[in-house]
Amino acid sequence: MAQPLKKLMSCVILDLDGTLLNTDGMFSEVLKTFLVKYGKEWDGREKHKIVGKTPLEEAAIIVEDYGLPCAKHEFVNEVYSMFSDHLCKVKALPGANRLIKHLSCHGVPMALASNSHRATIESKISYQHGWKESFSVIVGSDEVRTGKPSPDMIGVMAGKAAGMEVVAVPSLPKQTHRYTSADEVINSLLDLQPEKWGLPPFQDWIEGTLPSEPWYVGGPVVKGLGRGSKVLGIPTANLSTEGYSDVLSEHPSGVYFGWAGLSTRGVYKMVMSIGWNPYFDNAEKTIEPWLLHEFDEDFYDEELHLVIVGYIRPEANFPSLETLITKIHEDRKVAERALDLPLYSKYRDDPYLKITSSKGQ
Ligand code: ADP
Ligand code: RBF
Ligand code: MG
Repeated sequence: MAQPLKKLMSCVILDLDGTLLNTDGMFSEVLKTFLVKYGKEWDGREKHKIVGKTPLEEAAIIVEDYGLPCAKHEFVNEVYSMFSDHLCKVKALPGANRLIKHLSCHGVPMALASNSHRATIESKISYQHGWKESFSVIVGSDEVRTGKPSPDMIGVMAGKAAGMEVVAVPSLPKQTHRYTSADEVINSLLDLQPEKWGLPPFQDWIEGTLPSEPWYVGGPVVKGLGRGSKVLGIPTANLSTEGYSDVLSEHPSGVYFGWAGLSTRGVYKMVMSIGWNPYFDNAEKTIEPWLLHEFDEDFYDEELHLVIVGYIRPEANFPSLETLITKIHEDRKVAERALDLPLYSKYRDDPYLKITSSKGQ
C-alpha cells in the first residue's frame, strides 16, 4: 500500500526569549533592581502582560502600571543598559542546547528570529557555547519592516501566516489555551519530537527515560493536600518548594525519577511529579516523590534528600482518575527498570543521600 507522503521539514526557525533562553528570569531580576530605585516593589504581576511584547510596549505597560515618574524611552534605555550587564548570567532553557546540537549534527539549517534588536540577540547568544555558529540566519526586529505577528518575523501567528508548521513552548505555566493556532503546544523543549515534523529523531532516550545531569532537592517531608494515598492509593512524600525556586525554574514541570535518601531509613528508588498536577489543577507547584518501597508508617518531618537523574514525561491531564493512576503505575515501572541501569544505579551511592546534617541544603 502506498504510504501517505510525509511532510519533510527543510529547516527550523527558532524563537529566542523564553524558548531557548531563560530571559524571563532575567527580566524580573532587572526590573526588581530598577523599581527599587523608585521605591516600588516588583511583584511579578506584569509577567503575563509583557510576554511577547516589544521593549517599548513593555516599557509603556510598566511605566504606567507602577506610575513611574520617567519617560518611556528613559525607562527603556536604563533597563537596557542593566540588561546588558545581566546577559552573561542568562541560562539556556532545558533542552535548548540539546536541540541546537541535534539539528546542527544532522545538517538541518536553523534560523533565529527574535523580537529583540539584532545587536541584543548577538550579545545574548554570545554567552552560549556554539550557538552563533549553528544559525545560518539571525533576524532581529530592527531588520524587518514589521515585527511579530507579521510573517516577516516568526511567532506562532506569524509562522502560521507564513504557512509553516509551528510548535509552541509557552514560557509561563497554564498558558496552553493562548496558543490554539499552533500545530502543537509542548511543555518544554524536552518534549519536542522532531520525527513528528519529518526531522531526525532524538536518540538519547533510554528505555523510556531521558538522562540528565543529576540535580538535588531535599528537606523535611511536609503535609500535602492529603490526596496521594486517599484518592490515588499512591502516597507522595511532599517537599516544600521554598528555597528551591532556582532549581525548579531550571527544570520544567514533569515526571522525573531518581534516588531518595531518608535520614533514618535508607536509600530507595523514587519516581516523582513536579508541577501543578493538571488533573487537579493545583494553584501551587508541588514536589511529590513516591518512594518505591512499602513503609509500615508515615515519615512526616523526616529529612528526605533526592537525587534526580532523569526525565520521563510532561505532566498531563487525564479523562479519569483511573487513567491517571494507570499512567503513574507505568511511570513507576519505567523508573524501577531504568534505575537498575549502570547509568542511573551509580547515583545510589551519592553522598547527598546519606544525610548527616539536620537541614537539607
Ligand atoms: P500528603 O498529601 O500529606 O503528602 P499522601 O497521601 O501523599 O499525603 O501521603 C504521603 C505520606 O505518606 C508521606 O509524607 C509519608 O509520610 C507517607 N508514605 C508512606 N509510604 C510512602 C511512600 N512509599 N512514598 C512516599 N510517602 C510515603
Ligand atoms: N498529576 C497530574 O495531574 N498529572 C500527571 O501527569 C501526574 N503524574 C504523576 C506522576 C507521578 C510519578 C506521581 C507520583 C504523581 C503524578 N501526578 C500527576 C500527581 C498526582 O496528581 C499527585 O501525586 C496527587 O495529586 C497527590 O497529591
Ligand atoms: Mg503527597
